Amino acid sequence: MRRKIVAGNWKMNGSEDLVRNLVNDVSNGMASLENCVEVVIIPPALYVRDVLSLVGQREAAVATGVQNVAPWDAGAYTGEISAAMAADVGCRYALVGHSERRQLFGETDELVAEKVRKVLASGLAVIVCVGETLAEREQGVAERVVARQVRAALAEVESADWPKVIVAYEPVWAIGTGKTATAADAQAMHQAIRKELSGLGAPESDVSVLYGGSVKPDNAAELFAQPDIDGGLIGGASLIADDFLGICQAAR
Ligand code: G2H
Repeated sequence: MRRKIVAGNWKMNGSEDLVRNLVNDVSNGMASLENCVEVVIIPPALYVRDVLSLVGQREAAVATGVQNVAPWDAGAYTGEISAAMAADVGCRYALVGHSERRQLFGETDELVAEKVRKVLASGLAVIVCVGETLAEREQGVAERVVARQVRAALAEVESADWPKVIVAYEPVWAIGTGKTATAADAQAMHQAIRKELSGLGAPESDVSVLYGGSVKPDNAAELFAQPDIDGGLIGGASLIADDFLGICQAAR
């Protein structure tokens, strides 16, 4: 059975107040999920330790992650944080290759692959984001683009590491726009991703594939009911406790 996972990517949003209120509300709502869903909070790096101190470190029901890591281990890289540092303070997940990083910070497939290597070497689970732009979808090359991103990021994963790999399919045109892929379109892409993963040697039961892009409580159930969608990577709606918990419920 593949794991059901719902991860909240706060992006560059938050404050000490939001951390306190939201994390407490999410923690309190966990009992109703009866351990059926892994819940991950991915705040800006500056708030990671605050989240960790509220959820209760390594064995916590709510896991914590970072939104990005450097492709290096340590050294003179001003402003960067390493995967090993995230693991050291108690994170369990790292996001890599989000389309905002690919688009705004010029991250290439090769850089994403290097970051995946660092995350897995540090012992963290990696959530690798892939997704096509609107232009690529309109040109009919969406599946080819996503397959290329999956192969580039994960071609060198060692067999023991597959249980620590999660893929998030986020069509770029659906991110923060209020537009969501139809459940059928998302399912078709997830099936294609699964085929690509299988070609890379990933055991079917090891790798969860999440959907992301304007997931809300009112569209989550239909998306998560698809056979190849194992949960979601949630942006805007992860900043509102009731919405985030509603989405977690839909993944049960
Ligand atoms: C996609 C998603 C979370 P949103 O970026 O990664 O954001 O749910 O706001 O579209």
